Amino acid sequence: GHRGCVVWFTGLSGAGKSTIADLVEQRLHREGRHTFVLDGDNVRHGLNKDLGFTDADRVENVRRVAEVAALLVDAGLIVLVSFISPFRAERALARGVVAANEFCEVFVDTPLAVAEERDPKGLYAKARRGELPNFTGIDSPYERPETPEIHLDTTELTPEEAAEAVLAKLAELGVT
Ligand code: GGZ
Repeated sequence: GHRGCVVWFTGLSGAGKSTIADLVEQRLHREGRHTFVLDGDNVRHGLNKDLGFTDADRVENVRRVAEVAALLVDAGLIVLVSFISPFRAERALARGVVAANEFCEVFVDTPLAVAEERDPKGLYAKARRGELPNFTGIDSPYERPETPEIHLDTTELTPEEAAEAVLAKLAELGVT
């Protein structure tokens, strides 16, 4: 196939969402597909710079991201969305914004202990010290997806293998 879709990566901070999304993007580019990555780096500093990390702000963050993703899918892009998106209800809402065959939820399943051990930006340490309130996994919940299209156990897979699994699913769904 050759159609647009949303590939929605969800998981803890430090789970590996962006690493895997970047690898998927590189591979899709080699196949000549047009993609767009939506993540905290290009959305939270601009479109969503009025939003923080309260439950309500996270829900609004994800709502806007889903709407932008839907516009980009209409333009024919494969949109790689990489946000913690911790709440089941908001992910269901995001799914509802595009057609059923245009949404692929990818659970980047990394245990809290592993993500916290990596802590590349020192954010978990800050959160443990009480300096970063509402941190996902520490004092704000992460609701695990129950029926994602793809469940990646990152303790068993390299980032390359994880990206491969996503690409295989996109082929199966008729996107590529
Ligand atoms: C979680 C936070 C927080 C709090 C700042 N909780 O590892 P990072 O740094 O680069 O990714 C995290 C990012 C999470 O933003 P999202 O937009 O993906 O979250 S959500 O989908 O829940 O709206 C982390 C950083 O922002 N960060 N404060 N309190 N992550």
